[in-house]
Amino acid sequence: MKRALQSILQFKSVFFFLVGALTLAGTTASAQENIIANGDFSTGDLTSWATYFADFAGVSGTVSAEDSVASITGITGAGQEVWHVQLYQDLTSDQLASLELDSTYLISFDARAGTEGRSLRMFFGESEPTVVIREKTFSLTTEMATYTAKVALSSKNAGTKLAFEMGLSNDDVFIDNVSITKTEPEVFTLPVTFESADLDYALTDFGGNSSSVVADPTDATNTVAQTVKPATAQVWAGTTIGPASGFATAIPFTASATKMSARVWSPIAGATILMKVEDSNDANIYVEMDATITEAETWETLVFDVTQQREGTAAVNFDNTYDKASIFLDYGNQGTAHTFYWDDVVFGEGETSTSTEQDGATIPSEYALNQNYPNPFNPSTTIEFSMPQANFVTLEVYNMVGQKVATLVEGTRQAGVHTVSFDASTLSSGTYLYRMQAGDQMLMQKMTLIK
Ligand SMILES: [Ca+2]
Ligand SMILES: [Ca+2]
Repeated sequence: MKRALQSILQFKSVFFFLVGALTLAGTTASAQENIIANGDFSTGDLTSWATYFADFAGVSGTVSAEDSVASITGITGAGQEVWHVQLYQDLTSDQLASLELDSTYLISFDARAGTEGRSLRMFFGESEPTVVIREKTFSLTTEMATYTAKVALSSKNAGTKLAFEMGLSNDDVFIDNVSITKTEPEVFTLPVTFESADLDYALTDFGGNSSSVVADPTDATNTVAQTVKPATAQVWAGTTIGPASGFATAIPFTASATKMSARVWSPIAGATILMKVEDSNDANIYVEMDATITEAETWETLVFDVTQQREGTAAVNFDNTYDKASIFLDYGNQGTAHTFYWDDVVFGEGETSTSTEQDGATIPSEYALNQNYPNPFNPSTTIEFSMPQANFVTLEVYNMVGQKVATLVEGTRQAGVHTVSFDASTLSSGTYLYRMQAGDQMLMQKMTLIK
C-alpha cells in the first residue's frame, strides 16, 4: 500500500506540472540537522548504535555495518516478541536537548529485506517503562527504499531511544540513512481518512477511551481508527479527531453547507454516535450532533448536520469558528469493553456506495469517471465513479489554473459504483476539472458551475 501511495504522490506532482501550477511547495528536511548520530553508518561500524538479542529466549543473530550499511543477518529463534531483536540508539542528553517539544519531527530511514514483505517495526520512545512516542510497522521489499513517520513531539524523557525491531521473522534486514529531523507539521484537517503514509494522526482520547490507527478489520487495504470503550469508560468518553489543538483550518460550515459525515463500524445496533464540533480556543463554543447506528458489525455512513443540534444544546452560529471535532461512540452509555472502528470523516454528506454485495449488480469491468449530473449545476452536483476492484482512490476538484479546490474522496473503496455529491456553494462560476486517481489510472472530466 505504501508503494502505491508513493506512486500516487509522484503522479500527483506530474499532474501539477502538466497543468502548470507553480504553487506546490518543494519542502525538504535535508537542510535540517539530523539528531541521530552515525545514521549513515559511514564509520563502517556501529558507533552510537546498540543491539539487543533476547538470548534468554534463544534468539541470536549478527549485526554489522560493513560497506556503511547496517545489516542484521543470520537471525535464529525469532518468533515470540517483535522486540526480541533490535538495533537501537539511546538518545544522549545532548540529542534529547536538541529535540523541541511541540515541534514535528520526521523519522526517516532506508531499508531492505532478504525476503519480500518482511515487516520491520520502528519504535521511538522509552522501553522501560514502555512509553511509545511513535511506533510504526513497515513492510519491506528486497529493494532499498525510504520509509518515514512523522512525530508530533509532545513528550520526551531520559530513556528515549530509536529502535528497529526485527519482529517475528528470521529474514535479513539492511538499514541505512537513519535520521530524525525537524520538519513542518502536517496540515491536519478534513477529510481524515487515515491513509497518509507518514502523518501522525495523534488521536486524543478522553473519559477512558483508547484509540489507535489500525487496518480495517473488513478490508486490510484500508486504514481506520479503532476506539475501545472499556468497562471503566465514562458515558461521555470520546475521541478528538487529531490533536487537542484541533484542525489547521476551521470546518467550512456556511448556511448552505451544513453537513459533515463519518463512517462508523459498531459492534452493536442502536448505539448513539455523537459528533461534537467546537472552537479549539473556546470550550463554550460548540455544536453537538448525533446519529444512530441501525445495524451492528457493518460500515455505516453517518451524516451530521450542524443545524440539527441535539435537543437542549447550543445552536450553530456561522460567525463562530469550529476547528475541532470529537466523536463519541455509544454516547450516553457506560463502557462495556466494546471495540468500534471509524473512518472517512469528511466535510459534506460523504458518499453513498452501491456495492455489488448489496444489490447484486455486476462488478464494473474498468475504472470509469462519469459526467456529473446535473451539469451545468448550481450549487451542487453528483459525480459517479466505478471501481473494478477495491483500491485506494482520490477524487479531487481543480480550477482551470490547477489549484485544488476540493477533495471529495481520499481512501480505499470497494469494487462497485460509487456516487459522491459536490457542493460548490463557496466557489465562483466557471469550469472546473474533477480528477480521479486509483492505482495507475487517472481519469478527468470537466463540469461547469453557473451561479
Ligand atoms: Ca551508509
Ligand atoms: Ca481509511
